[in-house]
Amino acid sequence: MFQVRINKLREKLSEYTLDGLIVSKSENIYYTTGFSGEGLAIITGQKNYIITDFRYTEQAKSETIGFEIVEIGSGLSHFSIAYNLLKDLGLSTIGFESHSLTVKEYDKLVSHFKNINLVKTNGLIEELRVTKDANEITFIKTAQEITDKAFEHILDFIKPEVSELDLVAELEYFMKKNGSEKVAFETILVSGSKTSLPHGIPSDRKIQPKDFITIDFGARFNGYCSDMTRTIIIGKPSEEQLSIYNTVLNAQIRALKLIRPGLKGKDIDNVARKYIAEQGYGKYFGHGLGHGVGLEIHEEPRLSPKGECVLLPGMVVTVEPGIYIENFGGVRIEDMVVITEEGCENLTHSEKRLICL
Ligand SMILES: [Mn+2]
Repeated sequence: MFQVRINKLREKLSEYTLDGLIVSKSENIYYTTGFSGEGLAIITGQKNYIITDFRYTEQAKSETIGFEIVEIGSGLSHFSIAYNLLKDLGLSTIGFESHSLTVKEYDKLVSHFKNINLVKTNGLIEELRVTKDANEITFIKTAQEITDKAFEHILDFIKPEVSELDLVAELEYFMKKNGSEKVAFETILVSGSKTSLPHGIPSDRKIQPKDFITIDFGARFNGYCSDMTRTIIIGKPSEEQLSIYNTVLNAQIRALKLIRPGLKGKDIDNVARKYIAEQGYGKYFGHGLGHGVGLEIHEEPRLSPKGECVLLPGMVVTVEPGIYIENFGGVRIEDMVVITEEGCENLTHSEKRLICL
């Protein structure tokens, strides 16, 4: 698996006339090497290295195959070791990940690379990561299965006078007990008028009758994220609540029906956005329709008005329209799908007709 990825990366390096790449972004190190600790990976046409420190040396040995593990001594810089290794190989043009270094790190890198030409790259490995292989899809499916189970579990706990934070604790505990390494991102669980905040922060607010409750959460399995959102209600919805909910749901269904290879992200966004606008809620849908999911919770491709990326089989994306009305509340419904040859396979199996508790 890693050899396939390294071969693809080497092809990319020669495309860009690079002799090698210094990989510093942790998800990219994990993707190309399997190493999940801290350090740098160096991929060249000849040899591959992992530069790390004592804390991770044993881990690096057990997680990787075909890499030379170089342990840095105390007081030494990863970049100076990288420079010496690359110099010894006689290489002259090396790429680095400009999107993952701080200015301070960049200055340090430049100070060590005296006689090697450094080239900024942006997203080389991300371009490989955008379509998932069969293993990755299995991991994402497993993460989503845990998420679906946790949603069913938490429904029994949602009732008036229980706080948002209590529910988050129960939800995350359940996911861990069921195989999630950690949360895919900070759980969003908001109630009442706070549901108008797309990324609201859970608090000690207690659930009240007639509240919308929005739960946006995910698990992580072998490093891979899941992502889903459901909005439910305590008691019977008002006419307006029901109209908002059904508008979001119908927008999502329209987008899910359209998804297929060959279309652009913006085409999918447009069908949902147009429908919501037609129902009179256009100005209340202020974010993109969806995003890729993988080792990171937000990846390419984007399903947004600016989404130029052409969809391909193996891409995993969310579809998550929403309507948010200040001082009233909001609804978001989010599924995660994998794009197939014919359309898409929905990986999210939780109920999405309005659940009234
Ligand atoms: Mn999402």
